[in-house]
Amino acid sequence: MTTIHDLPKEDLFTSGHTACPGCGAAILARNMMKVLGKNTVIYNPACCLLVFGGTYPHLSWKVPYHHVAFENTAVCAAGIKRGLKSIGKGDALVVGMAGDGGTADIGMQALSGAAERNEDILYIMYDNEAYMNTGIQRSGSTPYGAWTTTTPAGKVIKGKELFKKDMPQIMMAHGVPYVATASIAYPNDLLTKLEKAKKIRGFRYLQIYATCPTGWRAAPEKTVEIAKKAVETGMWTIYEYENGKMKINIKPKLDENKNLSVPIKEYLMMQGRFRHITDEQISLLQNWVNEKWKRDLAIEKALQ
Ligand SMILES: Cc1ncc(C[n+]2csc(CCOP(=O)(O)OP(=O)(O)O)c2C)c(N)n1
Ligand SMILES: [Mg+2]
Repeated sequence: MTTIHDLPKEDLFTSGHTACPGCGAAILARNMMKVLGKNTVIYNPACCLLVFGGTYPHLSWKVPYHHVAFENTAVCAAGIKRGLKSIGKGDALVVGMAGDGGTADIGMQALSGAAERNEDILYIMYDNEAYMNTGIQRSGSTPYGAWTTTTPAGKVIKGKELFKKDMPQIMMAHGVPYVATASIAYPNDLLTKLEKAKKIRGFRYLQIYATCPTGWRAAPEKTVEIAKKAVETGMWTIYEYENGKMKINIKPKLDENKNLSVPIKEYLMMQGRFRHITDEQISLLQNWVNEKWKRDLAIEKALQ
């Protein structure tokens, strides 16, 4: 297992970028590059990471870095990989790294196609649960009840009225070699998965929970605490799917019936994006989370 203490000192995603304090995506990019190493090519669509890490003439990436269009991440990464192979540089790791909007919504078609063709790339979705770069609009990955600028909280509408899209399950349904979820709050699990994904051939999909203090109206110094609470309450499940088998890697505290035991309210109350939420909405969301947890357990059991 790779731990945060084993990482090289040299940064391949350097300081000097312009991410907000407490940005989960910046924490991820920095640590991720220490595992992926120099023989890596990054493709990045429009997203916060592009703006804070790669706006000309400044660049935090110390590896080749490409940007084309918002909806093309997986297909651009696949094209780069095929091109490199054809000039004898097929050993390079090609990574497509996009936000949740660029993955669960607008990049979905290219992503599904690349997964179905089993393109030899690593796709990383950092999940900050909204379109943050353009001013906090809801995405398919925004959770139920969350305030965003397009799901306002007022008398009639009280935040997002639909539930979070289950992208990792959609990717599992493609039958690709590797799908995993992780979180910036559990670096050893995250780094081990990155190391594993780096070595596997074929299509690999990682979805990483990345706190966004600005968009979630939360304190920057609580970034890791919030991310931990997401796992403890079952709002975010950490698992991996490899060669047709699924395993939940970090289990939250459960009661004797294997039900979740930490109420989601503890997670919601840490963030201003849920400030308006009613008791009725909380219980609706709690039921959804309980059901999702049961489903995740059942899938793990079925795919042992
Ligand atoms: C085709 C297209 N539509 C819309 C945009 C505007 N746009 C740029 S970044 C962005 C939001 C990205 O959200 P997400 O992928 O979740 O990344 P985040 O900003 O949250 O890191 C949008 C809507 C664009 N660049 N191209
Ligand atoms: Mg986003």
